[in-house]
Amino acid sequence: MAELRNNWTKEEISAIYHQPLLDLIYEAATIHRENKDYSEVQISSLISIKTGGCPEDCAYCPQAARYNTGVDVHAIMPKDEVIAAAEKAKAGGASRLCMGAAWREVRDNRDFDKVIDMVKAVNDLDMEVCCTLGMLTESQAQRLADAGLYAYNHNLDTSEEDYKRIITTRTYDERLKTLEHVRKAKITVCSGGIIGLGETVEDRISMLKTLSNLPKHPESVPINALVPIKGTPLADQAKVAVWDMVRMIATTRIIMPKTVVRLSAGRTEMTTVEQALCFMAGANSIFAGDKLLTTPNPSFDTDMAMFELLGLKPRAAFKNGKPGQQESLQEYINLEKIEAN
Ligand code: SAM
Ligand code: DTB
Ligand code: SF4
Repeated sequence: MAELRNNWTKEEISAIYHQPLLDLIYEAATIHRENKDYSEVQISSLISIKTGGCPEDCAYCPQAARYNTGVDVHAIMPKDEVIAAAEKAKAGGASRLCMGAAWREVRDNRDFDKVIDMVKAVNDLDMEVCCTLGMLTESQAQRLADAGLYAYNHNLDTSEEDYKRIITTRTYDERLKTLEHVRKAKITVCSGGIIGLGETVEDRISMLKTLSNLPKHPESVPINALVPIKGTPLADQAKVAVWDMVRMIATTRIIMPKTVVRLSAGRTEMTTVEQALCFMAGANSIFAGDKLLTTPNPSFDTDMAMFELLGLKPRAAFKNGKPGQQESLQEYINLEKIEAN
């Protein structure tokens, strides 16, 4: 059984990443198959509950107010629209709904009260609820947990060394602080990154080191391929090679063997064969539904046809228990001991 480690070195991760591609896929697939549910794929659906007009300068983002990207700016969505979207996503096979807001951070105002109501309502539909709302304080994380939030997405995006090239309006440390607050509130952590930003392979390895050396591995790690957006500084980035996506996914699977690894943004640019390689290399989650936050994504029907072809099954909601009592936390018992010492 692959052991859970939180002391990976850059050298070790680099050696895994750089091995011959087929050896890498084979090693990752072998580890993935130790999990009895290896053919189950967790399906999340995204909904943008507050779109555009964001004060941050994330160089990749269509929702940053300072770039001219043509994204329609919307105030916070009414709860009934969120519920309707959640029901549609559930009918399409999604077990998780992730609500995204183009905020730098959560403020303790009426919009946050509305998000809390949405979390409760989606939780009542028996779906795993996830939010991605920017930075959170400890008490805001606790309020979300009390409302039944299952997961919080907060990506590191790139390495600590590369961060300032991509975002100047916040720091890596602030990002890590929010992850700590989420962990403390016993919400599961969803944190990953983007490839294709113009980062080096060392940056990718460094980001994976940070993620895998957190006191507990994130329960989900999304690996996004940059969706280049006209008007952003990264509009002209070259398309990410599928081999890079496969290497990232396989390396993530090997160093975080129990984590759900999500083949995230970028699937509209990938063939079924290319996606199949990613599943072989250990990806066991996708975003489904015809839109990510603001950009297109394959439809539920297209994805279900792919699942059928590849023999994959959608994973049921709450396989690891209800919010705050995930069985998977038990598996971290050794890491908890390390933490306590
Ligand atoms: N504003 C919040 C934040 O930044 O944490 C939540 C929403 S933000 C859009 C969530 C994540 O979407 C980002 O951290 C980034 O990883 C991803 N993302 C945004 N634009 C993207 C793009 N063009 N291509 C790939 N991923 C993107
Ligand atoms: C994540 O890792 N990827 C998602 C979600 N978490 C929030 C977002 C992808 C956004 C792609 C660009 C867009 O649709 O706006
Ligand atoms: Fe704002 Fe999030 Fe986009 Fe950055 S990634 S500009 S914080 S919405």
